[in-house]
Amino acid sequence: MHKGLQRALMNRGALAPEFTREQMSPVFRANGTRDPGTPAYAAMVADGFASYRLQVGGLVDRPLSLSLAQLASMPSRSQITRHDCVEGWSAIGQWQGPMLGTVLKAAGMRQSARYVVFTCADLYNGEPYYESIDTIDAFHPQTILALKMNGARLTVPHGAPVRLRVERQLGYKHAKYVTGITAVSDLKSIGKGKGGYWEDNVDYDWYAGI
Ligand SMILES: Nc1nc2c(c(=O)[nH]1)N[C@H]1C(S)=C(S)[C@@H](COP(=O)(O)O)O[C@H]1N2
Ligand SMILES: [Mo]
Repeated sequence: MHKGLQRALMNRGALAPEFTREQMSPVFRANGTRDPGTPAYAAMVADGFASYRLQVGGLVDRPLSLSLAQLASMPSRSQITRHDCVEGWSAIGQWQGPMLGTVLKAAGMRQSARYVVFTCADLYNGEPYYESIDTIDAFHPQTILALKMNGARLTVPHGAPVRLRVERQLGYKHAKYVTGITAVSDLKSIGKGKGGYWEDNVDYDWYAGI
């Protein structure tokens, strides 16, 4: 086996570096969609996301529809990590929320699932933003559904009320405005078949490991 490939495969479970409070960036820019701006999303903003539900489905034994309060009551993880965007900027911020693995276990994700797809509330350049990761990243301890950033509820520009943090991957994999999580065995029938907005429309790599 190619040495680099072998190293990449072996390191999939390694943790991304974590930082101290002192190392946090004074400014963390928002990128891509800064407000989904649809009537459905505006209605959720207006009610403080009381009507928000995260739908968890696909290859699961127990489909879930979780309120923000239910997500907030799950055991959570807090981590200070560096976000790296392919457009050439990075920022260090603190993220907190339940581990994605906890949610997938609660839903009884089946063995046949190989990928987890994230549906988002926004359109980007008129196309639905979505992303996907494999089950290795889905159960990585630093893969969380962030409800908080830098100690406060997520703001609209940063993906309120729920955004993915998948710390071993580049910025575009970190889906904001997540409304649905679907366990699937194949990505071909999702979107245009390449597993994400950027993968489908701009030919970015599906695997964006760092
Ligand atoms: N739903 C959604 N998620 C998204 C995007 C987007 O436009 N829509 N942009 C991505 C990109 S390219 C980056 S770098 C990060 C930016 O996250 P931030 O706005 O919190 O900095 O979100 C990612 N997730
Ligand atoms: Mo990005």
